[in-house]
Amino acid sequence: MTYDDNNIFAKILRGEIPCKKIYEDEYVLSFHDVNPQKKIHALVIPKGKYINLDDFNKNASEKEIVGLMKGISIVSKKLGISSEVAHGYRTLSNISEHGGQEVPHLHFHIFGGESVGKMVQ
Ligand code: DGP
Repeated sequence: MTYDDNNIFAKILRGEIPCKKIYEDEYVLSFHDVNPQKKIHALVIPKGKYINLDDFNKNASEKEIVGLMKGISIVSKKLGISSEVAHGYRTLSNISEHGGQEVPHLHFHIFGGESVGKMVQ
């Protein structure tokens, strides 16, 4: 599978589609999910063109990998839900068909602001 430059998150990264930005640095962009499933539902995406976590772990640089992992904690702190400052949250990434991935640009969901319930339904 090759990366689709016209996926919605690629368009957000290029500034062609607006987003409610939470945080941005050299490695990541974070914004609120358009269709929130919990009180707080944010997305954290790498700036590089990676389809999913397997693609990312195979092809991204160590700096990009560290940047994305740290980005999740930075965003959770900014949102006031980090375990350092509050009650925590759930992060997950859907990978390909069985994972239920809809947008083919790697993203981590962050759910919080309330108890997020059972892990898998
Ligand atoms: P997934 O199923 O893991 O690929 O989740 C994709 C998520 O992306 C889904 O929760 C809805 C969100 N989403 C889709 N299109 C847009 C958009 O244009 N803007 C924002 N902010 N989120 C979007």
